[in-house]
Amino acid sequence: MSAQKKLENKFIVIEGLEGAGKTTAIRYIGNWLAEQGVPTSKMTYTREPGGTKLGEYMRDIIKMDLNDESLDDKAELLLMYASRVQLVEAVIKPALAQGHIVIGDRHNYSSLAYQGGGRGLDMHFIHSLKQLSLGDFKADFTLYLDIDPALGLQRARGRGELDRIERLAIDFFERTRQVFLNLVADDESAVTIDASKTPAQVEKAIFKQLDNWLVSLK
Ligand code: T5A
Repeated sequence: MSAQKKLENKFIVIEGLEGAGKTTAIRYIGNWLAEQGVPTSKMTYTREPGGTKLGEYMRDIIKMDLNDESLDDKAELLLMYASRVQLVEAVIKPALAQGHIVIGDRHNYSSLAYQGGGRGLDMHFIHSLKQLSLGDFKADFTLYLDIDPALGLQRARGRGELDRIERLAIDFFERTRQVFLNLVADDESAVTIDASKTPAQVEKAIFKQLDNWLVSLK
């Protein structure tokens, strides 16, 4: 079977802390897919929170910084899932049904890591919410870009002003990172990439992991 055929209907997700280089890595994934013969017209890119018209409104609320009212942690979690369900039902599933390969900038792991690890919300509750809203739907392959939070935030700062979540204390991101690492360790369809390396080294590592994954596909 050709590489292009093997990659049809697959959902690849890139995860990581702020400044890990997800946006940059997504470009590398696109280049790798093109090398496998996948036409650009068969690649669908998504981002979370957001990625749909309604989801982008939810993203705005999540990012919003009001002086006199803060977003409750549970409300934040529910908004992440509201945005995700909208994206999965309106964009991801229809694209996969048309044989597209979907490349997602964040997905379910982010909620477990940020809201479960960072905010300290009950992991069982988050797993139940995921099951209730998305059932068994999950990524076919997850690339987790691992970075020391201090370095990631330094990179994010270099790109512009930090948002509401990015301004949280470093230990929030340390707890978030730990959950990402635990999730990847327990998931055969997920791998860790050392994102502290140079862009060229990160690209090489991503290509290698994608090559290995492709070989494993039937
Ligand atoms: N969130 C999200 C939750 O809390 N729960 C959830 O369920 C979900 C889905 C999303 C926020 O929402 C949270 C997580 C986030 O706080 P966002 O704006 O989408 O917000 O933020 P990020 O996804 O974190 O996006 P960033 O742009 O901050 O990070 P990236 O995309 O990982 O980083 P990137 O590629 O823009 O790179 C940052 C800078 O570093 C440089 C780049 O050129 C850029 O300047 N860079 C490198 N420099 C040196 N070496 C490398 N290897 C480099 N790679 C990139």
